[in-house]
Amino acid sequence: MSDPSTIAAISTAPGVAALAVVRASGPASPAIARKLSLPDAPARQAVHAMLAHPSSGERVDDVVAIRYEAPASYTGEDMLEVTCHGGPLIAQLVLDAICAAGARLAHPGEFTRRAFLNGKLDLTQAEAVLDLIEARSPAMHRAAVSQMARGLSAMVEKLRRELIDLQGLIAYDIDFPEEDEGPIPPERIDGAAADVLRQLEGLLALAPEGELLRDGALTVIAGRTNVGKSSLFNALVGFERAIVTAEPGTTRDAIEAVIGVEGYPFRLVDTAGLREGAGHVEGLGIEVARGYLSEADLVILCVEADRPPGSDEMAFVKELAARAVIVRTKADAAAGSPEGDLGAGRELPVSALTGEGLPELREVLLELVFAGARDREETPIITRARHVRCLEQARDDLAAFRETRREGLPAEISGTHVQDATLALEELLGAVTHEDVLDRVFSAFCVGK
Ligand SMILES: Nc1nc2c(ncn2[C@@H]2O[C@H](COP(=O)(O)OP(=O)(O)OP(=O)(O)O)[C@@H](O)[C@H]2O)c(=O)[nH]1
Ligand SMILES: [Mg+2]
Repeated sequence: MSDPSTIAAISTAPGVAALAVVRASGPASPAIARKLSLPDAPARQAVHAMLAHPSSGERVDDVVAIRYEAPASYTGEDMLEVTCHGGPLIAQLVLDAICAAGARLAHPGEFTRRAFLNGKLDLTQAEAVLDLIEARSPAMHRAAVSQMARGLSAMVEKLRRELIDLQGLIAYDIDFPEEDEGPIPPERIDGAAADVLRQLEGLLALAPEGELLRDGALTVIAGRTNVGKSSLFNALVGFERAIVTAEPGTTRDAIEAVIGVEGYPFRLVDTAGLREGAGHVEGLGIEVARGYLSEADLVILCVEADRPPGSDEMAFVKELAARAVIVRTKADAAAGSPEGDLGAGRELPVSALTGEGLPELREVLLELVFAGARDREETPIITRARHVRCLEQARDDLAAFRETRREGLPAEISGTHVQDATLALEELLGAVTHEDVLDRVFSAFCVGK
């Protein structure tokens, strides 16, 4: 649905800064520029001028303004971009002046929504803009930049073309139903379907890692009291974030920090020690720890290197299974290799004091969570549930296609599954999109983007 009105918003973050940017987009933009007393200049040329309020004529700020002409702009419409000084009041006064000159306030994400509706971006690129703005780790940034550069949509479009070719083969086959040996060998159709299916599965395989790129892999440091959890936490974070004492029961509450390991994000949590018969307040801390444990992507179980593990710790590791990383702490204080083992494979001797074993621990964390993404950096990473849903739909439709063919159903019937798979990919790209999908995507944006 196209809205002819001209919208405006402050595009920079609130607060005091050297500069702020206020933008308008829509057909009234050129007229607004004139009403603000900005001199005429060719499109895309910066002009330096005193911006004045359109009705009072009052001087607002010394600004730099750039006019863009449709369709060569971010939104694909005529736009006006004003860079003013970065005080929160100045930016607001510039916005007021632009609105008084004929614009209305933009809704969240409305600039990017217009860019999408005008064909400047596909839906995955629009989502990438949001991901890029929100990226907190270099790995997420890399994924967003690649998606913005059409990494994902180019791949999905290629798969969509392959499905359309497949539909062509099927249609051809339908035209020659009576012949035993139709013009298209059945293996060719089956092979093409299997090929697309394999590629869809390849994309989906990285989806769990993609979702973790957004918030970081929740990594909980657990263990008995006084084993050195907070010390390990601090060593990984890189500064003294958690309190460390020789007293057991020091940490009462869960403490969180996001760390980057080779640019991949981990949400690290230090917890209260797990022990029986703790005092009431500490008991609450342990409840917090238990709550985190059930959510955790990984649990680093700390056991001192200089004593054999207890049955409680062995049982705990068993409960955690593949999510457990075992760290034998205070390795500097142990003579030789750690006492006993927890029977769950690899154990890492680590000293928070000397730093011994920390690089190995970081490597294990990366390996357990982001191995696929790290090995296949050129493969687009799926970072959103919406993408996962569309790809899964396409995968299931293709699987149904192969199943109906195996059952020997006529191509007219089995072929509908390929059409459905194609539609699922088109939905991912935003080629067929319902208003409510757009509302959901763009409402997550800030005003002014
Ligand atoms: N020698 C040595 N001592 C350590 C190491 N890590 C921790 N410690 C000591 O072990 C004691 C407990 O450390 P914390 O990090 O507070 O242990 P915690 O598991 O967080 O303890 P609670 O929060 O009380 O459960 C402190 O006296 C630390 O100095 C280490 O790598 N080497
Ligand atoms: Mg502690």
